[in-house]
Amino acid sequence: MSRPKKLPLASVLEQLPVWSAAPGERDAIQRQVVFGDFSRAFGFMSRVAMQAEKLDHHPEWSNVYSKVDIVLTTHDAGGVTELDVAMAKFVDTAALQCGAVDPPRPKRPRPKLPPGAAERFGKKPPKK
Ligand code: H2B
Repeated sequence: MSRPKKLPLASVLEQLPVWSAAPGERDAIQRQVVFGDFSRAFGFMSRVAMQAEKLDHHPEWSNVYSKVDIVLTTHDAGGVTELDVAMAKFVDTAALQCGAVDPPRPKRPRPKLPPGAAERFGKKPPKK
């Protein structure tokens, strides 16, 4: 496959309104995706991971519970290319399909423990 051509960052960001320039010297784009819980976040990451393998183009990402932070750049080109644009568009679609929330959904109320369960599991009984 021919070496992908580096694109001007400004023109890439015009196509990707949810993305922004990643901090630091290199040309890269970033966004955060927030879900209602970890399992939805992980389902999203699995979907993106399969597409990354298909495109042979992999994100730099981190996940903390329901949040996924993603950076895209093309290492072989030293900047942002059409591969990053294609991957970013896939990420945006997958985020919606997997139930991304924006802004983040309020924390789910903690489930009420049945009477005596707290003691049984050695937890402090809930304040009355
Ligand atoms: N992912 C990204 N983001 N940039 C690359 O240049 C790249 C990649 N190159 N995934 C691929 C893998 C290359 O290293 C392998 C050998 O095909």
